Amino acid sequence: MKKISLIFLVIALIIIAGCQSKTPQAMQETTTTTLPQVKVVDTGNDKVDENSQAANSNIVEIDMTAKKFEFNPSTITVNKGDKVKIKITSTDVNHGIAIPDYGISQKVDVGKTENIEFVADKSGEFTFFCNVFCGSGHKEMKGNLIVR
Ligand SMILES: [Cu+2]
Repeated sequence: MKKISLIFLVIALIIIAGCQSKTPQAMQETTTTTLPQVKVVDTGNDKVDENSQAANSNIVEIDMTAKKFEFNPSTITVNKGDKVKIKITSTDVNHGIAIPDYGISQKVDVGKTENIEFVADKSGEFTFFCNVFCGSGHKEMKGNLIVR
């Protein structure tokens, strides 16, 4: 009886020792694999947030007049991502302004001021023009929107 109980004790000790040596290894494996993943995700998100906020924060306001047969200013230069606000006033007869590449078409009656707003999300050089017939020079009444 004593021998049997001793053998049980030894077996029990071996099992307990085995369990204790396995659990710390398992814990170490899980902690070392999760920590680097968290660090990589954090640095990536920080960089993306800073860049997108800087690119989208500018608001460009432009006071423009339309008269026979020109826009003043006739060239608008903005940065890609800028929010552009054009306040356009017609000083002599009825005019209009169209920027087809940005889907803009606005009549500007004489003496009136119209507000046009859009986000310059496409880079390039775009022509804008008068889209209300205003006389002999109507076809030449144009300007340039430069988004860089
Ligand atoms: Cu015109």
